[in-house]
Parts: sequence; C-alpha cells; structure tokens
Amino acid sequence: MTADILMTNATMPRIVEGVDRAFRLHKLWEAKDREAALAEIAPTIRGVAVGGHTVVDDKFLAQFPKLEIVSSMGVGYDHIDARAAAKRGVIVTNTPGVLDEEVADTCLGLILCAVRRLPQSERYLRAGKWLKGNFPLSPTLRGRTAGILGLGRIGKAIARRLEAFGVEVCYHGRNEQPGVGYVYYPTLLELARNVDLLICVAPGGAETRHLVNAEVLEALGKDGVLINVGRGSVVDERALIEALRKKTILTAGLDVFEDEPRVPQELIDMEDVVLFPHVGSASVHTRDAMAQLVVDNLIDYFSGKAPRTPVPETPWPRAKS
Ligand code: NAP
Ligand code: 8YV
Repeated sequence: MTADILMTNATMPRIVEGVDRAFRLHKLWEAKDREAALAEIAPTIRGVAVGGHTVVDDKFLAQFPKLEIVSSMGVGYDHIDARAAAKRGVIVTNTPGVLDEEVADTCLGLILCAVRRLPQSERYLRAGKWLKGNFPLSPTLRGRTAGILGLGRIGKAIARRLEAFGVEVCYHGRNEQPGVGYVYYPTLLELARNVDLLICVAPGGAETRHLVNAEVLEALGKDGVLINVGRGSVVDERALIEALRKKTILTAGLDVFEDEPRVPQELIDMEDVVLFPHVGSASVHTRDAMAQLVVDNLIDYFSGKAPRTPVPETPWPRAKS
C-alpha cells in the first residue's frame, strides 16, 4: 500500500501516526514554504486527511489531479463541498456512529445545566454567596416536552436519554421516520409551538442555515429553552441574542456557534445562558475512535476494500456517471 497522503495541519496524533505508518505522509505544517511544498507534492497526492475545520472546496480539490479520497474527522462535513468532490470522482468519508453516545451525554449535561442553572449555582458557591443565603430556585425539566430538530443517529441517542428522564419527545426533519414512536411535526414552526425544550442536532450547510430564526424562537415561547449541539449555522445567532434579551425565550444552552471559536460578547455577558466550547464529542475515548476511523477509511480504501463510511453524496461503489 504505497499512496501519497496529504495532511495540511497537525490534527490528532493518532491520525498522524496511523497515516504515517501505513502511507507516505506529507506533513504540510512542517514545510518552511507551504506554497512551494504544495506545488511540488500536489501531482502525487491520492488521499487527504483533514480535521473538522479545514475547508475543502472545489478550489482545494482542483490542486490534486490524482486525488481519490478525502478522509475527514467528525460526522458533520459542512466544511467539505461533497458535491464538488462527487463531480471529480473523489470519495469523501466522515466519522459517523462512533460519537453518538458521547454527544448525547454532553447534550443531556447541557440541558440540565441550562434548565437547572447548575453552572450558575456552582459559581454562586465559589463566590462565597451560599454563606449569605440559598441559591434561588431554578426552572425544571419536569413536565417539559422536548422537540428534536434532526432525529438522526445522535438525535435518537438524545431521545433515548430523555425518555429515561421521563421527558416526552417529538421531532422534525425533512421526513417522517417509519417505526419511530415519537410525534412527528412536518414543519419546524409546528414543532416549536408544541414544545418548551427545542434541541437542535441537525447538520450545517446551506440547506439548514438559520432554520431556527426569530419566528421559531417566538413560537418556542417565554418558558422555552433552546439547546444547540448540531451546528452554529442552523441557529440565527443575532435573532437568538435578541430573543434572549427580550425574554422571548427563557434561556439557551449552546455547544456550537456561527463563527467558532469566536462567541458573541452579548452571549458571554448573559449570566443565564450556558456556553460550551464545542465539546460534544471531546473525550479522549471518543476522539480516539473518530481518529482511528479517519485512518481506517484510508487503509481500507487503498487496500482495495470499500471505504468504511463514505458520505451519501459520494456513495460506494461509485455511482456510474
Ligand atoms: P444524521 O444521523 O445524518 O442525522 C441528521 C438528522 O438531521 C436526520 O435525522 C435528518 O433527517 C435531519 N436533517 C438533515 N437535513 C435537514 C433539514 N434540511 N431540515 C431538517 N432536518 C434535517 O447525523 P448525526 O450523526 O446524528 O449528526 C448530526 C449533526 O450533529 C452533525 O451533522 C454535526 O453537525 C452535529 N454534531 C455535533 C457535535 C458536537 O460536538 N456538538 C458532534 C457530532 C455531530 P431528514 O433526512 O429526515 O431531514
Ligand atoms: C468535532 C463534530 O468537534 O463530529 C462532528 O461533527 O462537530 C465534532 O465531533 C469535530 O468535527 C472533530 O473534527
């Protein structure tokens, strides 16, 4: 198995070491002159391994005439133009499945933090305020109905946890899912009108951009809580800030943002909002599993087997043109 693989940035050591062991790895971050190094190696590159933030657009793909596969870390691949890759006959792989339970765990933690105001209560204790009186009573998860926007692999893992917590679940996606026992709403607006906990776990990209807008937040209502563990772009952040300011909704718990790692100061200044720095899958265990899948996709593909997890836009076996 001798193929030239490019990595533009030093991502997880497990990826760098795994790819280095199996292939001829070109570490672009070590080059003194990136442009010159890229020009020299580009004609030989057959595979690229990227993290979740490297933009792979048609211009990027066009640099590599022999490129066959882009192996990306993360299940979301809105940083990759997968349709452009398909047109060029390039397979794109992501890392679905291995992070579902971790992200769902994080999501339940975020829900409890946002609803029960747990980070605020911790800050209260550390500030010595308990000595002067009890922390104020919080809102509750009891009696809430949760609406999941994007009942996919992670959405279902969140739903299972919510059921165990005694919280009723319903959902919206483009399609009603057969065999799913939760109430389906054909529009997001209807879902928002019927729940007081809206959990966003839909993918990013042009199709979902700003799905959660001012109208949806208004429909969620004064006691409503918005949780976003999907992609920042799915929520109109300006509309959310306005809704929080005007108390159109109760509060929000966010793990993802429109312009990461930059988070609007208005959100940072809001004591009631809970903000996580995109840590949904960020445990050593789960990031290792994701990194290994990045390596395994390349190894399987270049061993003549099917890549393990191609994205739907670049199916395997390749669609006939
Ligand atoms: P998945 O299994 O593909 O599920 C995605 C769900 O979104 C599907 O149920 C799909 O249903 C729905 N959906 C897609 N496009 C939609 C649209 N235009 N309108 C409404 N619903 C739409 O993906 P997954 O593995 O659960 O991952 C979901 C997302 O979570 C990822 O894409 C990523 O952005 C995010 N994520 C975040 C973290 C984190 O650290 N916070 C970690 C992992 C993943 P239909 O096809 O019926 O519409
Ligand atoms: C990671 C994620 O932050 O898998 C995803 O879609 O958002 C996260 O698990 C990241 O993409 C890893 O590169």
